[in-house]
Amino acid sequence: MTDDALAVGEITEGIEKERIITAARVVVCSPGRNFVTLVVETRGGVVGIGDATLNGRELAVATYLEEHVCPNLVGRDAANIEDIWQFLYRGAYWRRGAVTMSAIAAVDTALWDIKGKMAGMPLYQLLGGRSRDRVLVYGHANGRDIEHTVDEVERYIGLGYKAIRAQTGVPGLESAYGVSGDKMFYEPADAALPSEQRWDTRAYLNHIPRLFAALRERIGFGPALLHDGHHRMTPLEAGRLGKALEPFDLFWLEDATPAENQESFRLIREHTTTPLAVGEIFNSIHDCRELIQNQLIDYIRATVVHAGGITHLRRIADLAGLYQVRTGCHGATDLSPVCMGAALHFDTWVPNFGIQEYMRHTEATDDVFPHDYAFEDGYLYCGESPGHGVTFDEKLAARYPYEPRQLPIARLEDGTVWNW
Ligand code: EZ4
Ligand code: CO
Repeated sequence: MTDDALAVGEITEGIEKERIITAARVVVCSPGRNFVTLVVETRGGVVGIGDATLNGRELAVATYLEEHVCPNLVGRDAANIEDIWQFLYRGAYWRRGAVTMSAIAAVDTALWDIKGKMAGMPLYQLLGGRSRDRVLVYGHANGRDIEHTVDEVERYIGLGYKAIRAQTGVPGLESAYGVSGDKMFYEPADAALPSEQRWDTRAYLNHIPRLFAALRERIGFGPALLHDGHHRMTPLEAGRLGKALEPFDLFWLEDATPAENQESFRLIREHTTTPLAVGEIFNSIHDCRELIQNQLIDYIRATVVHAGGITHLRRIADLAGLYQVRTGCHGATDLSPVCMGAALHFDTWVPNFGIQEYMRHTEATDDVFPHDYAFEDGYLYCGESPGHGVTFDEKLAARYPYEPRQLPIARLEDGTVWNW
């Protein structure tokens, strides 16, 4: 299709030619870790950037974009974000899935970026304007044992954090989710083929309440504390942990159990008043629907890059708002600064905001993705530049070629594969 031949009929009548998409390309780079970035160009010269990173499956999304999505974008009106979203979602016939929805998210994010730049407005203004001054974030503290973890939490408090996720090593286990050597830049995807880790839920369940008892003893009840169960427990085990943690006032217990069966959260809910968060691996509003409508969770963790972009995440948040469920977007380092920038505009607008996860990217990552958001005293502030405020230094990115990396897997003592 030439860039003059418009892909849709009446809907684009009267289109300003400057808005026609002339190119869409995918760049995979590894400035400290792998990122997939979509660059969309218009004839008028406005460029939009989207994040399409899916940890350990980067090339699947890159290929999906290159082979099946980008050729459909050229010639379309970049202003028609909704129509392009529906075209890519309904039009593909095959709906949902992490690969597809990450690709759609990248297109959507890039188009919102373009719309903001064309309007001369920051993205949060296009969404409806500011609902708050700043975005509360939580950082990740972790240590090899309880003493070490408590010290690390204190260090985060010293850095200004008002909310901190605490993860600790478990006696008898060589490694545990969320515990890393490098304390500022945790990245679990550590090998070209998955490394294997042992897991023992009973040892974990008996240990974690001691961590939070020690934490409250040392830091008091001022700072908010969070914990990520990373899908390791059954619903009954999660109910038991939630109950044991009640005296320590958790902000949330995250990913207590896998959520393919949304109904399984009912059992957890019936046993504890510890707030529950889930959804960092969700990619569709249908993944969240029963959890939200039955009020089985308190925070929904779906994020821009894995849940179909701003366009779809906004629908999830609006559904959640009806049931007093608040947002808590995933924000680990495998989500690029592009996703973080877009998420911060979303967080600045969304009425039912809860908290935003924030793990600092390495300096090399920040150099490749210059951005105008900034951290200060426990909060992130989105910038005022038009669009989402994150740019992409493609020349610098070329110096960091893709490196195959996958997430670990977990096995029980007898060798059974468990949820990592
Ligand atoms: O393990 O993003 O809450 N954060 C998390 C992350 C996830 C990684 C997986 O790619 O659970 O650390
Ligand atoms: Co998590």
